[in-house]
Amino acid sequence: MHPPRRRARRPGPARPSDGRPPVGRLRFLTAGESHGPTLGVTVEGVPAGLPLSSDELAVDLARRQRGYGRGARQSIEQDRAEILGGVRHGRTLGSPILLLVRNRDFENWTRVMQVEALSEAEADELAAAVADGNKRATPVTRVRPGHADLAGALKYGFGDVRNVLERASARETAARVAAGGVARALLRELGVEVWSFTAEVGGVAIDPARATRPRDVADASPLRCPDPDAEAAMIARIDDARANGDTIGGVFEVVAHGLPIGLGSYVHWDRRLDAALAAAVMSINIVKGVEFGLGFEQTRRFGSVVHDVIEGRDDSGRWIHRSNNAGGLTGGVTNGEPLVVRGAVKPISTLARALPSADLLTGRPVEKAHYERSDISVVPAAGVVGEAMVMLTLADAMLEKFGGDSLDETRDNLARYRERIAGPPADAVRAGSAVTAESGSGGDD
Ligand code: EPS
Repeated sequence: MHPPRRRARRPGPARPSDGRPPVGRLRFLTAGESHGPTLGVTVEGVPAGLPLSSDELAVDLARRQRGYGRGARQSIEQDRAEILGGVRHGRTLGSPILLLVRNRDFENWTRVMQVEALSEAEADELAAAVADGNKRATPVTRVRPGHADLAGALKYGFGDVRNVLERASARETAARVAAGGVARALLRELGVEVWSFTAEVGGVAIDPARATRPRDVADASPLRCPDPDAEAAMIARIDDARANGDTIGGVFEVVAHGLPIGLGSYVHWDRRLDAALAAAVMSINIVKGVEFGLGFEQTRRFGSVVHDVIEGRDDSGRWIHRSNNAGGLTGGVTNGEPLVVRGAVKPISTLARALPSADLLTGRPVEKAHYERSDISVVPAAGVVGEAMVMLTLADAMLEKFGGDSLDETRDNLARYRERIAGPPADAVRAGSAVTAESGSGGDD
């Protein structure tokens, strides 16, 4: 007799709680410091056969650098992602993709950010720069309110906050956007498009009725905003902040079209797509809150006006809702409507008119926290980073559901699924209980 056959493990979702890395899905890891030689990111799990080029990745990297309210650093950087692994002759190989985004500003920080141990002569040179009052060379100890400075330095035992702020810097998001470009290329092949816009700055919100700019015009505008009047008022708020040595935040909105129904899951907390997306957007350095669709506004309205009435399935097999207050997700699962997710951006914590603070070493109050130079407002840039985090999460969810070692395989699996859900559910067909327009019956909760 043959021994009982062991059931092969189905390629399945990540199981974060078992401590092992997820298998068969998209993941990425960034490295690098703001003024170090380079940022880097490895993207793993992308199927083979996906067309990918550095020029394509440059588009989102440039979008992230723009925006009214950005500071002087962006005139130094001209971000490009070099592809150093995982791609041959313009197509992915299925192996990890390695991307580098070099920091042009590094040439102004070579000794301060040197990777190798300092020789005696180099240490002397740095000490002389400190004695000359060179701000870059001088250890940072006046921690900034609202930044990772204090907690980071204590946590790692650093006497120089530079060791924290170089990595806690939003510069790291350039690497995420490079990775997001890979996810965009994959999603595009699967029929999914993602973009974002600035919805609010300093309490000035767009009026949806006046948000008439087409997407390409909005994208090219100073704040990447679809409502020209609101944008003018937002710019005035940024100018106020600049004039006062202050900073200002806002809200970005990311929208994804073309998602199939059924990504994510309602069965376990750690497989809900809304939870994964919220974590991804919340992980952006400056983001302090995340909403889907109507978001917190739902709490102020009756259920009868909140829930999206389901019209039914149209002739092409698409399920239609009368509204999209849920923002494209119900029960942690995509419902076929556009995904709408917003990130709340706090004002940047590096203020030209620095707040009072305390010194890391003495523990005593100081009049002014550390200041080098800074942006005034980064809501449009944060929106591009939001797109990247949403795209990476959606690409992961697509690969969880459709798998595939090659793009063709993933595409075929998706096409078969789309075909299947365009008609009645399979078990109703098997049971012969499907289904005329009049025969459906509803159930209570
Ligand atoms: C940042 C401070 C500024 C920003 C930077 C994030 O950099 P610097 O200290 O060099 O002036 O410009 O963001 C970027 C460099 C970027 O590319 O987004 C910070 O402290 O978080």
